[in-house]
Amino acid sequence: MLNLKACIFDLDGVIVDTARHHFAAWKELADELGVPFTENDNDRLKGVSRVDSLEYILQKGNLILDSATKIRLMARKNALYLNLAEGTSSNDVLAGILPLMDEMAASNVQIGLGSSSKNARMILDKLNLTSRFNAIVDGNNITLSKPDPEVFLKAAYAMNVTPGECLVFEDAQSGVEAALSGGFMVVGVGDGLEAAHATYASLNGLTLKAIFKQLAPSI
Ligand code: B16
Ligand code: MG
Repeated sequence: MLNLKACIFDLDGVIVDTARHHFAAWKELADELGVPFTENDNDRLKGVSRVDSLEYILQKGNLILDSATKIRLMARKNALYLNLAEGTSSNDVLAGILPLMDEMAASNVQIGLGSSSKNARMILDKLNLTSRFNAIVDGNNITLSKPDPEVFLKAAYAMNVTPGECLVFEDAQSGVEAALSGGFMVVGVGDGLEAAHATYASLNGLTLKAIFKQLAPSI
């Protein structure tokens, strides 16, 4: 039986639906650059760092730009994103997250964050969730973006647990890959995440107990 000591949550797309703001901001930037950008492109960019996301768009448009221009474009994308995320509040915590976190706290399971976003702390503050976390690792603390497992390994290390004692919650292909390659159990939230140990359309109404039941055959 899995000896669960910690759960690590991705942020965008798992705890809060800021993924739509990332999409809208990248879409506006891509439109300005004359590069077609679809929901499908956005799915591939979920969990991917700001710089790697820009490189993806530039490559798609066959654009080669100098680094000063790239820095300006990333700042512009972030300004667009911040503007869209400005009104985020505790009402935006996705359904199912708070009861799951309550159950974890009551079962002495630590709670960590493993997000690629450099805006993660600001968003957690707006959601009024910061104090619930035992460890927060985000885009400011890592050198390698998902699908590299660095963000989850650092979160596990900060909570003094091994990957085998952690369950990761992810909505992105890159994040599921990152968790698997780090040796974590992973729950996928949303479509197209068949590689995860268990997947759910949403975490609404789920309990740790129910997740364990689902995971049982794989552990
Ligand atoms: P920022 P996550 C990721 O967050 C987003 O999914 C991805 O769309 C975004 O490009 C990345 O953070 C970087 O975000 O520009 O705010 O630093 O899903 O890993 O919580
Ligand atoms: Mg995500």
